[in-house]
Amino acid sequence: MSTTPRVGMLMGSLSDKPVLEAAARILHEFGVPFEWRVLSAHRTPNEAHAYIGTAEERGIRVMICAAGMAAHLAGVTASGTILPVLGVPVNASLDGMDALLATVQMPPGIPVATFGIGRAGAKNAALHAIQILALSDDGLRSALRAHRKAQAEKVLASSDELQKTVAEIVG
Ligand code: RP5
Repeated sequence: MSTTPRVGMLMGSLSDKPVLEAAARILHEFGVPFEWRVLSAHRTPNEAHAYIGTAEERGIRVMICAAGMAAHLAGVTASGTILPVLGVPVNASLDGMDALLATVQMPPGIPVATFGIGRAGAKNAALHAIQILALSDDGLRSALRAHRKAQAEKVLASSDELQKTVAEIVG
């Protein structure tokens, strides 16, 4: 894969970085080049629009946007590009429910694929971005299959470990 960033990630504030870091690690693990910026729909609207408007021509194929509170970043991004936009609500207040609803409740015509709140959502957004890129990349498809297999093996190994702890309880 070339080094041209294929996934563009936006966070509304640097305080959102721990959430998007979870996505960044997965993209790196799969060898998917990405770029990320702090750009706010509310605090830096002009810069956000400028970035979003040039993303496709620069080679970006999927956008991941994480924001908290009245989270309009993913929706604003979706309004400025035809690239698929994956939204990750951040828990900055109200347990993240405000951001979840603001991200998911898009008016018809401007879709945002919304993921779970926080790091779990960010991980799934990254995997989903990879699934989108994998539609035209055999190597990524193989890597996704291997990732699923390794994940299943880890769960089954943890079940084996669990069996060993029975003695701790029943003696
Ligand atoms: C949102 O407001 C950001 O995405 C962040 O989640 C939240 C709080 O921002 P800070 O006050 O931490 O900069 O725009």
